[in-house]
Amino acid sequence: MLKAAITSVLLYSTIFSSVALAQNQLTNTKGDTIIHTTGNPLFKHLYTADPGAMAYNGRVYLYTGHDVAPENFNDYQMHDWQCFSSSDMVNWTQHKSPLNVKDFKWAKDDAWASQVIERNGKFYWYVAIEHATIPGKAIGVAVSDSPTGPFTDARGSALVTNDMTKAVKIRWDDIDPTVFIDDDGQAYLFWGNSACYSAKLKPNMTELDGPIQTVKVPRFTEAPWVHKRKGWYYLSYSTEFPEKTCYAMSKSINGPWVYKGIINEIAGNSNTNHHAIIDFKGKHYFVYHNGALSARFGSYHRSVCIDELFL
Ligand code: FUB
Repeated sequence: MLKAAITSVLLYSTIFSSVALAQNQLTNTKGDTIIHTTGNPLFKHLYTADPGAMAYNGRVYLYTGHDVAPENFNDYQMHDWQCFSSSDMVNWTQHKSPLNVKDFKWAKDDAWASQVIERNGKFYWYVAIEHATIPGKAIGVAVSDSPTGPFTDARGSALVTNDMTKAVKIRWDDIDPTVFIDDDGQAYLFWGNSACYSAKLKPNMTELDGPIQTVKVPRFTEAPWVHKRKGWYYLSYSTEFPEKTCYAMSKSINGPWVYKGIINEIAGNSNTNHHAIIDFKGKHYFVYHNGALSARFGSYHRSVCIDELFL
C-alpha cells in the first residue's frame, strides 16, 4: 500500500510541473538576488545541482552545487556551493555563496554534493571535495550560526578520507554525504558511491563516533538520503547509470533495508539524479536536478527542480 503510494509519485506531479525556459525575474538587494520562479527548473540564470534541502523556521533552505563548466565542456567544473531560501517556494532569495572549496585548506577542488542540517542552533554543512594530499574524494564539514552563513571549516581536516573506506577500490566512493538525526538525538552520516557507508556522529557533529558500516542495499550508485515517517526509516538513493532514484525501508536505522522501488525515473538530459526529501507546511517535497536547461552536456549543466511528493 505504502509502496504503491510512494512509487506513483513524481514524474508529472505538482506545484511546479512544467519547464519554462523564460529567464527568471531577478532583483538585487544588498548582495542577495530575489528570484520569482515560473516553474521547473527553479533557477535559470545559473546552473545548480546536487540539492540538499532543509525546512527551518518557516522557510525552505536549498543548498546546491554550482556547475560552471563551459557550455561545450563534457565534465564537472564545480568550485562553490549556492544557498537559496523561500517561504513559498515561488519567490526565492539567492544568498551570497556561503561556501567555497577554498574555505577548506586541505581541499583541492570539486565542490560536489552536500547537505546542511541544524542542531542546537548551529548549522552543519557536510560536503564532498577532492582532497589535496590524500588521494580521492573526501567529506568535510563546515559550521555557522546562521543557515545563510558565513560558514567556516569546523575541523580544519576532512571528516572522512578515501583511505578510511575499503568496500570498493575507487577514489570517489567518499562522496554525497547526508546526515539524519534520529528521535533519540543520535546523528548518523550516510554517504557513498558504489558502496553505501554509514557511521554515527558524536553530538558535536564533527567527529565520527564508532566504526564505518557498509550498508546493504541493491544496485546502489550514490546520493543517499534518510528520512523517517510513522516509525519507518526510508533510505532513498541513486541507482544504476544513468541514474534513477529508488528507496528501501527498514524498522531500524541499522537495517536490514528492504528494497521498495523507483521514486524518480532517469532525470531528463542528465546521467545523474541527486535528490533531497523534506516536509514543509504540511506537505512533502522531492527536490532533484535534471539537465533541462542545456541542449548538450546536460549532465554537467544541471538545474534543480522541486515536485510535491505523495506519501
Ligand atoms: O555533482 C557531482 C556528483 O554528481 C555528485 O556528487 C553526485 O551525486 C552526482 O550528482
